[in-house]
Order: sequence, then C-alpha cells, then structure tokens
Amino acid sequence: MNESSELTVTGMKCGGCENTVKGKLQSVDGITAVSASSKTNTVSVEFNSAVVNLDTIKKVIVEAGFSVE
Ligand SMILES: [Cu+2]
Repeated sequence: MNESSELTVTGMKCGGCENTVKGKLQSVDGITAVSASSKTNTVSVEFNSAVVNLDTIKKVIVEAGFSVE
C-alpha cells in the first residue's frame, strides 16, 4: 500500500544536506519519492508500506547524521 508521510528533520543546513537525505532515502527499497527542505526542516516520503516502514525510514535519516522529531 502506498503511503506518504511528512517528518520533521533537524540538522539540515543547506542543499547539500537535503541531497544527502534524499540520496540515502532514494536508495532504500520501497521508497518511491522523497523531498527534503532545510528551510522548513521537513522530509516528505512516499513509500510502499508492504516493503518498508516508517521506523526504517527514520533510522536511515538518523544514520545519515540528522535528527527526526
Ligand atoms: Cu548542508
């Protein structure tokens, strides 16, 4: 099932950080779309919940060096 979620992510300071988050998430199976904004501290993801869950998505963001609230 396709789901979308908007997460509050802190620690992104510039476009490079946005691209880091986007790149890491886009490489995860089941994630179909990602957008990230350092201005609003948000990361939006669309994903197939049969393949990947929100906990995994949050873990990927944290492992990339950012914080999920
Ligand atoms: Cu940056």
